[in-house]
Amino acid sequence: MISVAVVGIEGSGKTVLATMLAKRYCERRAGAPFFEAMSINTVRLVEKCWGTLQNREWPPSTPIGEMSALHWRVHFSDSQVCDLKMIDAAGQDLRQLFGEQRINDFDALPQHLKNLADCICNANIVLLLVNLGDICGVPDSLRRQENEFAAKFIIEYLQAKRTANPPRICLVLTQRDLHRGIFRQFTDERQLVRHHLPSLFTAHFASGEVGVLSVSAVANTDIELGEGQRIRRVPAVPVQSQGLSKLISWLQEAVNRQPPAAQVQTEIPVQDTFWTRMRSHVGTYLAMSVCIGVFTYAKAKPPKPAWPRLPPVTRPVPQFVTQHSIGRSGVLDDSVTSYGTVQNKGAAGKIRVISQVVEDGVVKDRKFQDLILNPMEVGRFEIELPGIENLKHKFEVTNEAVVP
Ligand SMILES: Nc1nc2c(ncn2[C@@H]2O[C@H](COP(=O)(O)OP(=O)(O)OP(=O)(O)O)[C@@H](O)[C@H]2O)c(=O)[nH]1
Ligand SMILES: [Mg+2]
Repeated sequence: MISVAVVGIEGSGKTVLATMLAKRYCERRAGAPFFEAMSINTVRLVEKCWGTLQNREWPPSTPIGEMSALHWRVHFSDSQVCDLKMIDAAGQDLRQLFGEQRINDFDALPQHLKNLADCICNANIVLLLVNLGDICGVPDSLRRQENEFAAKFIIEYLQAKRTANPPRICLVLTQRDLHRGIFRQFTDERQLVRHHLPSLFTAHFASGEVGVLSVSAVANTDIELGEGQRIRRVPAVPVQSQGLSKLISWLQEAVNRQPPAAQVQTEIPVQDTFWTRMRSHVGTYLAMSVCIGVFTYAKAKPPKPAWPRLPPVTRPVPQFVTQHSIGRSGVLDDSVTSYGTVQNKGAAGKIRVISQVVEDGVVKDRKFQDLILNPMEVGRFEIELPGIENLKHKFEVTNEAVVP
């Protein structure tokens, strides 16, 4: 069994890419690779995300604490077949582990981060996804450097940890369709990385050991007016990808380089040619799941998932975007307005921003504003507290998640 970890910070495109890979190669065609789904969970996850894209929507951000294991038997050719397990986790968890370097203090990690770290550290192949928008399109230079650092540290950590049997790593630049202008300026991806990710390049790309590719999992998008007349891009139907065949070739070569023991197919309970053919038709999967269910029940041996699926964290997690934007916007007569922005780093939900005036430790006045935010969405708050004798009092702004 070959394990592939798809890593990258939130929004780098892990879920969309995994879905498009599975869909692009879901049919057996002569001379083309074929991804044969090996678990009903794989079918469900892929179909759910595919359905969302077909409806011209993007899949939601993977919630903190959630990790999906997708399992395929990949037929690169008639003679090369291997079992491949791919994990897709929440980018925010990956940022915690590698961007914030919490993996350095493994024992102090919560269990879901320990599980995730184990999966990544044991993976044979690592696809490190970087959205150029997180590098070139971020005006905040610190944030940009943090994003680059997270990518660099993942490579460094894995190479240091696995000196005996290092994983094959490929940097995959995603959402190429949105950055065509930038790509046009360079002869190839390596030159682009040298220019835009200089510290990553110097540390890991000069030797050529780490691969680099670019893809557009969804190559065409339409512009629509969303909520509040905001312009947004949605997938254009039919949904098409670019750059996947190069990624598959790289994957095949990386699999070839694995020790023979890792490439062995694993046994599955139901396996004859009729069912194998059935599995390639998505419409028959539900029937298939019933059969597997009956089979496993009869054997009284429930299949043991290799990687645990953890319950998603359902709370929103508020975080002020910039501390200095919080405070008095000015004092008009005897009122004080606090303003600023807060980001939801957790699951979708309500975040309450509270503004209060404190005198000698006693709260004299208090007002709040509720913001309903999607994961990673940034909301603006503006809270006016009238009747305050300005500047005499201590002025506090806090926030909390509102649990329904
Ligand atoms: N134009 C374009 N946008 C893309 C593409 N892939 C992803 N996106 C955009 O990037 C967003 C994030 O994609 P996801 O696949 O959900 O990213 P992720 O890495 O799984 O993010 P988390 O689950 O938060 O870790 C999508 O909602 C789209 O807006 C692509 O190929 N082209
Ligand atoms: Mg995701």
